[in-house]
Amino acid sequence: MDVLLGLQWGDEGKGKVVDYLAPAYEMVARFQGGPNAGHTLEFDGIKHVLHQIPSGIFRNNIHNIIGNGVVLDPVVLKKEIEALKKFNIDFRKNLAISKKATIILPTHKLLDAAYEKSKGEKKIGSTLKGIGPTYQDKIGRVALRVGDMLAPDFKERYLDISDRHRSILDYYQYKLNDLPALEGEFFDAVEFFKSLNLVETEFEVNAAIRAGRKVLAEGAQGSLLDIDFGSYPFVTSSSTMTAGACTGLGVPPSVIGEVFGIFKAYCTRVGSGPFPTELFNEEGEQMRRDGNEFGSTTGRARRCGWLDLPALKYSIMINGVTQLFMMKADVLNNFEQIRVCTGYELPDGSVTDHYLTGSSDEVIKPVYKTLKGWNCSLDEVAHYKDFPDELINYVEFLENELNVPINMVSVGPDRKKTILK
Ligand code: 2SA
Ligand code: MG
Repeated sequence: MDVLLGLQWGDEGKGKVVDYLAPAYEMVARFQGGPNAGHTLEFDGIKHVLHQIPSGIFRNNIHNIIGNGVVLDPVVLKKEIEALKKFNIDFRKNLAISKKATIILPTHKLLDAAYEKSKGEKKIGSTLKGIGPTYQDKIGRVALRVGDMLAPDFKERYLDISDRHRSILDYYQYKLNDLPALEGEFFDAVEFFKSLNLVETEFEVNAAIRAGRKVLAEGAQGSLLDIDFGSYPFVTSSSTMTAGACTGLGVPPSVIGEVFGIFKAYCTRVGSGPFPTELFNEEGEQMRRDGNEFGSTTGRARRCGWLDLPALKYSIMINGVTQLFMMKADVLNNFEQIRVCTGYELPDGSVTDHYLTGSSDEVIKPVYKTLKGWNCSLDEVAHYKDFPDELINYVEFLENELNVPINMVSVGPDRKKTILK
């Protein structure tokens, strides 16, 4: 089983790469996260954003899996499936959902909002999809799982949990006006779920691997948002790294083959938390504008900045990345100079290339190397050898620093704008 991961703070372009790699795979599996993800695929001039459905869904010979590590919002999934109607996808056949995946309840979404509000300035900047509160209940051993939808006492169990949630919401003086409507939609979606293929997906994934079929585990968010290794507490609530693919699908570490690390030629972050190379000037504006850096789930403007090598090296280390894919190189087309952070200067004047997750912005002073930009359009480029010298130089500089090959460079959102080395 190969694993595909974002190495930064999400939005690296994972959806595009999965879509590109998909023909070589027979199974694509999501192992963590939920509707907080927004995986954008673009082909035939149309853009599709997937939140919970694995990115292999547009190819009918690929079996898609939503694994046990995922937190699933039935309402969002129902809407996603309905939105894909025109593709005539056979969801019962092409999508299997783990009975062990945790369900996001309507009250989890309200709790997400209440917790964020109570944090004031210190808010995480969550997507408000209920991710944190749902994982909290999972770890607290009080959550409902997809398999529970089939139990005759599902409604009573829901009421038990939502009563407890209501008392917490009451503590935060959070208004419950929206709740009845949310619950109506929720129970409709639960009924709809019963028509889907709900199974113990760990058997399907392991059987596929044993039969020699190629499986791709599709990560969501990014390594710097990992619950353990990200910039805690400004992280998501799941394990976004290679190891998360094992626990989130029920496969042993020994089956991991390639680990594809996806990174952007620069950095973005949506939500709060440290971002050492963030730009607050026109250059940052230019990245946001040219890269259309707005959240695909929430529409929020993304913070932009230069590539951070200590952070990237850290992600490569904790994930065992074997191949790198660099995305959105074209967004840097109009820069005369490109900067790359090679280390951080500490208050005592020394420089380190260790990623400092816990430190605040003031302590971290990035040290930059400046490279010449290519400063031209990449529209007509179809082969790596036709890249401008400065872009080849950028790629080679990064490979030297990172010690992992960059096997693909993306120069535009369409499937065709994918340049192999
Ligand atoms: P949450 O909702 O509890 O997971 O939020 C916690 C932090 O994780 C960040 N996060 C993300 N960052 C980038 N992209 C994500 N997905 C969407 C997208 C985001 C969007 O693909 O564009 O549309 O805004 C994602 N999901 C979670 C989040 O910003 C918090 O910092
Ligand atoms: Mg995204």
